[in-house]
Amino acid sequence: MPGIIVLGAQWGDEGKGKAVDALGEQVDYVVRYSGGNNAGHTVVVGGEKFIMHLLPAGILNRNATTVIGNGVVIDPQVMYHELDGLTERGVIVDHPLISANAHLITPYHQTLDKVTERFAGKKRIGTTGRGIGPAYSDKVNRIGLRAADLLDADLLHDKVVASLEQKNQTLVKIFNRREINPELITEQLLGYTERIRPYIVDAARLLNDALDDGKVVLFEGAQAHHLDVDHGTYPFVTSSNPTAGGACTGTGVGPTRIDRVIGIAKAYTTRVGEGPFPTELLDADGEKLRQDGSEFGATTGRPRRCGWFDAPIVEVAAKVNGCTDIFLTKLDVLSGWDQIPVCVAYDINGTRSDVYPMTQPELCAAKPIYEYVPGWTEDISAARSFDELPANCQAYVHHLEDLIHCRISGIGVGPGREESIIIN
Ligand code: 2SA
Ligand code: GDP
Ligand code: MG
Repeated sequence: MPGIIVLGAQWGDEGKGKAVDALGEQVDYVVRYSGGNNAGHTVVVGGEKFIMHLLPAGILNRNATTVIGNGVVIDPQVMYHELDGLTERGVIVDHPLISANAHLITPYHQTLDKVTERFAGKKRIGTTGRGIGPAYSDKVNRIGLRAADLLDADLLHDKVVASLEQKNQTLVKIFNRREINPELITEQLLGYTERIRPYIVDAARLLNDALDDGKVVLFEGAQAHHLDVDHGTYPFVTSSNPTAGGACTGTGVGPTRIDRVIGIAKAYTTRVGEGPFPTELLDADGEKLRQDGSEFGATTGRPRRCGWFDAPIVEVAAKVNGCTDIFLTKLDVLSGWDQIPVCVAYDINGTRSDVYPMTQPELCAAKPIYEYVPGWTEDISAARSFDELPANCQAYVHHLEDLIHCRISGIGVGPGREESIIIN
């Protein structure tokens, strides 16, 4: 199984970090392909919690080489803060290899992200404020900075000046902010040059050569299908492609090299930030899910919006990403409910739809149609095989499989590295 993609099948925070870590022993390379330090990928090892934002979660696995692909946007300050933070905790990690073509997030991208959100008022997206959208806008607008530009001071300077030309006008005239000095930004960025220089590589060639050599490459998705700029709940999305195709464009590895696509789905649903969420619970049940599942943003600490499992959203994610299998995480959080509602279809303005709707206005109007599945009371966190799960719990898993038309090959029963059930 040389090329494996792990991606989120809902709105993020499904437990991708844990899945990547758990698969770690079998892999040689772990590569991030989209997003930036908006991600929060949690890994719990021996009771100790690590949250990776920009670094691949696979960095804790000493056998794997980590790579940051061209599809990622890199804030060098954050990368070094994370790396140094791990060293301070006594964790030995290697510096990730960095694609020369990955784009950079600078302080002006962060400023623009924050002011745009503030001025948007009720129309805000609910971004993480990490400068992600503005950095990708510059990339697509062809005025971005690439990692390789850190190796050429003159080129970097010219690019920063060009990039700030229009932005400074916007900042002053529209947002009533001060101009940003291109000299200071260039100097700040060049401060990272010597440290990063040995790690800037042609990541596409490196990964293709590794696959030719029979190495196992794990593509670590960030955010999720429904936050994808093309397939997600636009405009309430992130600015990259967390979907499976993004693993190819975001690393330079062709689709024929991908053997397995694992979708990670929570046994219920959460979302952080604005945007439609048909099964959202705004009552005590939602609060119970939030508390039982510790549903708070791993990057911003924001309370996550919580709701029941929405089968059509996972079904479409499994289809569009060509998922070979699904890991169902946080099943342990559902212990203790008499019955568990599962959204099987929507009522859209009086018409039943069994599938994820085509348009955003339809999704916004969608009211969930629930089926009620009997719950279980047992604590399942010690279970390590499917047979050890209570019968109702097994039935819940099989029911979801039928609804999402995809095999569930793994189940999460706790945050710890070993708290998983693999179904062969
Ligand atoms: P951005 O910052 O431009 O990518 O925000 C755009 C939308 O994408 C959502 N988004 C996320 N959703 C879930 N988890 C994310 N990572 C953190 C976590 C989030 C946090 O692991 O908990 O700590 O708040 C993540 N990153 C981006 C975001 O909420 C917007 O809806
Ligand atoms: P990611 O962004 O997809 O990597 O997910 P996050 O790390 O943002 O959020 C997932 C949270 O759930 C983290 O706190 C994990 O430690 C935790 N977690 C992951 N899998 C499980 C599980 O099966 N059970 C429980 N109880 N917690 C889990
Ligand atoms: Mg997360």
